[in-house]
Amino acid sequence: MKKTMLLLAMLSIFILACGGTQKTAPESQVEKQILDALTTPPAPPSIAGTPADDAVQETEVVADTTTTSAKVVEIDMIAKQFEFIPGVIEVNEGDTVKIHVTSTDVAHGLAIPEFGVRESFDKGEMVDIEFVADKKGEFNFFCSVPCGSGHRAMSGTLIVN
Ligand SMILES: [Cu+2]
Repeated sequence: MKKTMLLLAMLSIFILACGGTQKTAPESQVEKQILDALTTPPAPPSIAGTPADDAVQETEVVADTTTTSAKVVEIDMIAKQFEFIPGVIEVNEGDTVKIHVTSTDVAHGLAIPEFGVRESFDKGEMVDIEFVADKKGEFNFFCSVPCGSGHRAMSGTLIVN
């Protein structure tokens, strides 16, 4: 009787053990699927992420170079008997120069023949002059409207580096 009981017990353990191994097989498959799911997704974002970051950095660099090369220089200038303030303007070649000139006494003019500038304006009137400093050198700018005894001496210097 004891032997049969032992055999039954052994059989039941066997069945349980077999059932146990049958259960562990699908579990390991699930574990593999989980492991695959964990290992595969991180790879695509890292591959797609780095070229996108590089592209953004490249466009930023291009944007910086274009802004530095296309510089706009704005100058507020006063014209009065018999001088321009400031009397010397210094810019770099390729700069767009914007001069906002106002007369504080009588009618004056501002001419820079090398850059096709020739404007005249009355007292209190402000004129906006714009040109591209497309050649290097020192250029004389002067009053183009007879304004008194010192008119001929009313001039300044534009330096393009
Ligand atoms: Cu003048």
